[in-house]
Amino acid sequence: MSPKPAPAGRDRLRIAIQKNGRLSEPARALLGSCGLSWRESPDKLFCYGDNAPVDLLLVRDDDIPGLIDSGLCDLGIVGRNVLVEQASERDETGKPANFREWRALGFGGCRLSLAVPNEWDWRGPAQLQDRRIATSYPALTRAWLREQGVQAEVLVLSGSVEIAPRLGQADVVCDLVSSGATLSANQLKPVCDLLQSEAVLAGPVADLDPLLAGTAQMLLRRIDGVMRIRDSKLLMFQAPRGSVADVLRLLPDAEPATSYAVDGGDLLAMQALCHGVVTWQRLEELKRAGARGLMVLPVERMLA
Ligand code: PRT
Ligand code: ZN
Repeated sequence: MSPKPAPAGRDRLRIAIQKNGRLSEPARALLGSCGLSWRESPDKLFCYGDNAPVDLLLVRDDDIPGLIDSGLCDLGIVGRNVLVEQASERDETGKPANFREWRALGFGGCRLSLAVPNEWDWRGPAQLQDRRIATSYPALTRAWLREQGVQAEVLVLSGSVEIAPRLGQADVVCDLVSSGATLSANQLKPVCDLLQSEAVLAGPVADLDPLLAGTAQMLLRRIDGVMRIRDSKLLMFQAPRGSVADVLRLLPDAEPATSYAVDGGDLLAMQALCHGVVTWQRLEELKRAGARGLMVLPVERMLA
């Protein structure tokens, strides 16, 4: 696809993140782990990258897809729920969205669920025919209703959606759920998930302008490195050749182990990047399978 023109020859990558809210701290922490740092403007709306040409714009999450769409920002960190809702909105009006998900980021997990009053005996979407659904995600909800072949009234609320059935405003709700505590407190139960969501790195559909593409590639490589070693440990050990297969069977969550012979003999020195928790119990099992000199090390950075 042809590159998107850099507005007015801008050569610093601009990333929109949430100013205040659930995703603002983890988004900054992720970019910080990529080695980036900033100076904040006095109004705290703009952060100037002081060790790389990467600036941050601090905004409301709902504005992020539009900022990418217009080219005012190049990338953004936003919930998939917001991105897909705004893409569905554009779909309804026949206007293509010029933004898409580039990477899932593994935090801010939640789901967009349909929830009905506890006393309902849920038998399926057909039960929603001619009912009223309160939601902050009308385009996604309408798209799902169309798929189900059900006609229902979609009532748009910007907050306190879960209370709508108790107030008699709606029959059911379609809202974000993480622990489920808010639904329970409002005597509602989730019956169907419309979308699994988490924070994502969003960017344009088209390629970035060459002035910015190199910096974006550098950032993506670092994000991939950070994601790959998140909750990972490097496991180092030695094992006789004959035990290696048994030992590796106990490491299903490890990336292919590298190994080399010690003194050209039967003993192999091995290392494997493990993505699961390496407990004492696992170490003991590995030892019983033939591994020796087991060492678990934290991984600080990784560049593939
Ligand atoms: O001010 P701004 O517009 O930027 O922020 P906001 O108020 O629109 O968003 P914010 O900060 O509340 O959420 C930002 C993003 O966090 C969302 O778009 C989701 O991608 C993600 N996220 C993850 C959640 C939740 N979990 C979540 N539980 N967003 C909202 N909730 C709310 C939900 O709407 C419901 O009211 O929490 C309540 C349910 O939580 P549980 O734990 O009781 O199920
Ligand atoms: Zn918002």
